[in-house]
Amino acid sequence: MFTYPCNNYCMFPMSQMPVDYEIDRQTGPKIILFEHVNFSGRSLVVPTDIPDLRQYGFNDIVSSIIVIRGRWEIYEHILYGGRRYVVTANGGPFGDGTYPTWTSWGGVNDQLSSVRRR
Ligand SMILES: [Ca+2]
Repeated sequence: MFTYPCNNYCMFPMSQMPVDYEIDRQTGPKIILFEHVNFSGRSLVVPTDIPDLRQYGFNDIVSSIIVIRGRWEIYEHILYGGRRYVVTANGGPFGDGTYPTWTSWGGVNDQLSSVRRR
């Protein structure tokens, strides 16, 4: 069973936090951004497009990602600008949507500013 770290606080209500990885994969697109590598630090559960991560206090801090469902584009700058990376629920080094460091999506540490489902 995969459990989600949410060490310090979650930006979304706990009721929206996925509790069961497999069940949640059936319920809709979702991506989780983490402040630190290996899914630690603050986390932000993202069910929809966010053109500016500053509004959630998550600009330029993301160091690891879990893609629960779908294909997502993540961007260096706000409003889907700058370098673009693609992460998917069956991508990453383990083929399961987990991206434990920025190198696993080919990016740079602490340089994500917008995300959208595509
Ligand atoms: Ca970070």
